[in-house]
Amino acid sequence: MHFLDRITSPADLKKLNYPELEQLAEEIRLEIINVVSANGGHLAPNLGVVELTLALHKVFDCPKDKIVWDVGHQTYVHKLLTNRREQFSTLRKYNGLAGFPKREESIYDCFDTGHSSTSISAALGFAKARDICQEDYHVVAVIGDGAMSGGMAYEALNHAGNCDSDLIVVLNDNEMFISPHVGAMSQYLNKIRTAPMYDKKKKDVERFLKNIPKIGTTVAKAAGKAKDGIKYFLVPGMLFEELGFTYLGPINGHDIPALETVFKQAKQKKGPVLVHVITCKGKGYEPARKNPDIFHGVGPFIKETGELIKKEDPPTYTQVFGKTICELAARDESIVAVTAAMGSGTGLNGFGKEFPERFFDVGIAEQHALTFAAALALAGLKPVVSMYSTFYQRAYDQVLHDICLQNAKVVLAIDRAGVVGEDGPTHHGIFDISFFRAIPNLTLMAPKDENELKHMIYSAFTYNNPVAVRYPRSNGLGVKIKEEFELIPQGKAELLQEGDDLTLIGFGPVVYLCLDAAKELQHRGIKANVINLRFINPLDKTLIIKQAKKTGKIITIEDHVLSGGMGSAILELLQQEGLNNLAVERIGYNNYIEHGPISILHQVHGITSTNIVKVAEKLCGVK
Ligand SMILES: Cc1ncc(C[n+]2csc(CCOP(=O)(O)OP(=O)(O)O)c2C)c(N)n1
Repeated sequence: MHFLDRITSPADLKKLNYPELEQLAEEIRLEIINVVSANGGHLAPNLGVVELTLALHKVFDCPKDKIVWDVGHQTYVHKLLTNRREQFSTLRKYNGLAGFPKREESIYDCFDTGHSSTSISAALGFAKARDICQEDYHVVAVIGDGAMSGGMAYEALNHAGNCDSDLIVVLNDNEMFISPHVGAMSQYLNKIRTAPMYDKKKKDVERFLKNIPKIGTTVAKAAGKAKDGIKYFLVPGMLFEELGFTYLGPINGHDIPALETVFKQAKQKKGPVLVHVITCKGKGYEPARKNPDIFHGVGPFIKETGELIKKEDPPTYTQVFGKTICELAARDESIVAVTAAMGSGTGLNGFGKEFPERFFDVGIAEQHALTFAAALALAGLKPVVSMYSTFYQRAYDQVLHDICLQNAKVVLAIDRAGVVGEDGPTHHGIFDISFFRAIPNLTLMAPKDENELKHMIYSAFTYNNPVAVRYPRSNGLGVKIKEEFELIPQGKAELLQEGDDLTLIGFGPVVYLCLDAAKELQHRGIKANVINLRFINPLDKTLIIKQAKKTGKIITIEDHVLSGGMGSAILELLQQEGLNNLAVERIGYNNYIEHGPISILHQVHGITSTNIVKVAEKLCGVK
């Protein structure tokens, strides 16, 4: 790598001429393809922003100037240019480079991201702080057209457009979320891209408009209105101009000289500026360019062919959910499904194909998705919303206020519950029990395996209140999935194994760790109860209290933080029942969890049968 090897900071790339920068762009693409084909990661988004990132670092002076990357999944190029080349092969590995910006990792990362649509808010915060502190630097937000569909982005545009702070928003428009873009904003951007006036200079249009004669007040008024109308159609980006931004673009996002010119221009402008850049997701690698959705976030693949490396594993929980919901929808026409730009990730794409008129992809708009679903339910339909645990975090009020307070019967599928692996702390789903458990009428359940998931989804539609079902990002356990649907009685736990010495309580697939631990403990002379809790809300009080009293010792285990989690719920119950003297140990997380393979994270943080055995022996006084 002739040029890449020589880049230790953005200052080095400022010395390169255009042909050298183009050569560097090719080297960066090769490096990213090499590493992502081995480690997995966000390939297509990064291949699309190579020239854009080079131009940004050529024009701006980081870390003095601040670049805030929206979502942050497209920062591999930025990492390669900011002194992380040597560690790049450790990308997303345990103790390796993170897949998202991380302030701890580098002074060039000014804001940690991972969730969408936050960049303009953060950039405006930096800009305002700069103004108040009378400092002098540029602030740039880089936001994708997908992330621009999130409500927060508009809240920030609305605020920024009404401030006089200098701020540059780069809209990286590649016509894609993970899947092809949906929604009115995407249609608007498409209009700009394809308008016949595409390369017409805004100045020309305005000069033309100025020449419309003004005769008399009425005519002038009419002409004014007409001007606005004409301007709307002729001037690209009028919507942004109306919001108070200076619009520059659209610019070919793979043309470094053009990008450099427009960024220099943006630097000179006063107030908020929006630079509209058109890029091609997956650029430079045919498999990713042809299938940008598959290569958005991808596991290891064969780089020569783009073939994904797949193992013959049992179906994932997500797949079982997707299949189940299609089966249920085939029997019941009132079932409708909602996703927030995650159709493939949540297993709902099959539903979308089979029942297009009952499927809603609302864009990266979790809050809207949930309030929309609440009304669908109140109007007599049976909506299921599937979202990753981590993304429910931004729509708590919609679940609590719009769904639960009105007892709207919505089924909430909580996918990716528990640690999710390489995407790390911004994506782990380890808080949902805490925040959902507080809602009085929200039934919260978790299946111990993929078979139970199927029957829980079926049962959820039969209960008379909102229901949330949490399941992890992993393959099932390979258990047999019973064909006929089975009703799981609401609030009933399952006693899987009886013993007198100790009670092990698991929530979700960790129940099998309890079973393994119980087997090992049996060899060591300790007889354990194993409870598959199934429901946190409502808790199976009768069963828990009976077994707790019998054994006097309890261990709870959950793929979740301890604070407010399942173990806390058990402790609260015991306290309410006056059973304060029982010995209880809780296994779960105590903090944010780093990135790395799920198996390593479970090992490191004690979500293992070995750890249950260790804790059990201690509890039972075995030295
Ligand atoms: C709040 C939130 N919801 C969903 C996601 C999952 N997600 C990550 S990237 C992405 C698509 C982003 O599209 P865009 O901003 O256009 O970026 P591109 O990958 O196309 O460059 C989605 C939906 C997320 N990170 N945050």
